[in-house]
Amino acid sequence: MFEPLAEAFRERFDSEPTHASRAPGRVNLIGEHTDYNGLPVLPMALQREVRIVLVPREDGLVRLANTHAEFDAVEFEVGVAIEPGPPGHWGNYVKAPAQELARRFAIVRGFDGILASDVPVASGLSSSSALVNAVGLALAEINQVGLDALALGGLMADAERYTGTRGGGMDQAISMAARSGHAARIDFNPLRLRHVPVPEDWRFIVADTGVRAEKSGPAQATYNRRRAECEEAFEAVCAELARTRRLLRPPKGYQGLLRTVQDDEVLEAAKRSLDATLLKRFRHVVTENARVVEAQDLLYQADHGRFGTLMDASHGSLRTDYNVSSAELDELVALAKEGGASGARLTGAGFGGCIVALASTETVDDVLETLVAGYYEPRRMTDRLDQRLFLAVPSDGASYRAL
Ligand code: NG1
Repeated sequence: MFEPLAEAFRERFDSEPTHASRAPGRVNLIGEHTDYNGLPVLPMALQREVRIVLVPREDGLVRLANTHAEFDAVEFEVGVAIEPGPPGHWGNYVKAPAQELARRFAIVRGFDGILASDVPVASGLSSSSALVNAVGLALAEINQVGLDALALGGLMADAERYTGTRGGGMDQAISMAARSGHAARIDFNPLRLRHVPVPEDWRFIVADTGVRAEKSGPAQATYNRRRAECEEAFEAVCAELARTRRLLRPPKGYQGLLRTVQDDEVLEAAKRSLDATLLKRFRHVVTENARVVEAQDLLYQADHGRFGTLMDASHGSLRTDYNVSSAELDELVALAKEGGASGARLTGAGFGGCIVALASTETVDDVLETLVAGYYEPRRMTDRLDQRLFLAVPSDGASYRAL
């Protein structure tokens, strides 16, 4: 599977690549905008991935070319203070893991490489973390850092903040540590991951609106603002619960709060202490957390119908309380349901990008047809449709090997 890339490497560097690194994108089944609040998520890795073939270098130079013509090659030296490129430049996602690994492990070796990716960009499928992870894993292996997959995923979450997004750790963790045939429940502080089998007759459909949600662009500020709103709401609700003596000491984040006080009571305190906007943001976080916990059980029980209902509820909450949906996302969700999906929701940060819909072996064709006829055909978006509309195959996490 690396042969076409190896050919491109030979042409560019006039030598034979010796190693390959790959890291998948992901689709989040449920648990949106919870990770950076320290609450669980339930994603799975995709069959779409970033691939790199390379030759390690003894010096600290990284030279990485991209098979997509729109992206220039990047070249820099591994170090603790790497100068970033302009905001949004893809090279920043290559520099991010190099700087983080240099800061933590004083790594000194780099590589010459070339990469290809079939993860749609800015679509909520974590193309950015797949890139960070593929580079990060390569550098960690070349420099014999010796971390396990999940620990390296945690490190990559810190690394990606170099690019300016105050993200949570879901994407890097699932892309590093996923297992084929499984989704994973991921918890934070400390980072933990539990593989959960996906029933064989469930079909998760990914459908892209075609509207880019550039988190290296305008969506970044909105994303970071949501995170700040959650922090503000948390402080105010804790102060209110302390005032009424329901909390005797400050809890450790949302996780600590929801462990100490029942959801209903927390939401009552929120109504007394938050303005309308913060109340909505807070309510999304609390209800989404409960949905993730239930969804994990439903996956084990293979309860297709109820899992779908939770996906619908998640989308409703993201639309009306968290305000991160869009007309196109809502339209795709409605069409998926019309076509017979058990549930559908936006996936990733929102503001554009993709939805994920749950179908079965019986309903999948009808759902796909309804999406094509209702969304892609009227917009003349049927060209290279497999890039926009595909079945998600729960796949393995990142790997590195000799060629
Ligand atoms: P996407 O939209 O896939 O980049 C982002 C964050 C996640 C998570 C989701 C919302 C990054 C790298 N990813 O995902 O951590 O917060 O939004 O649930 O920041």
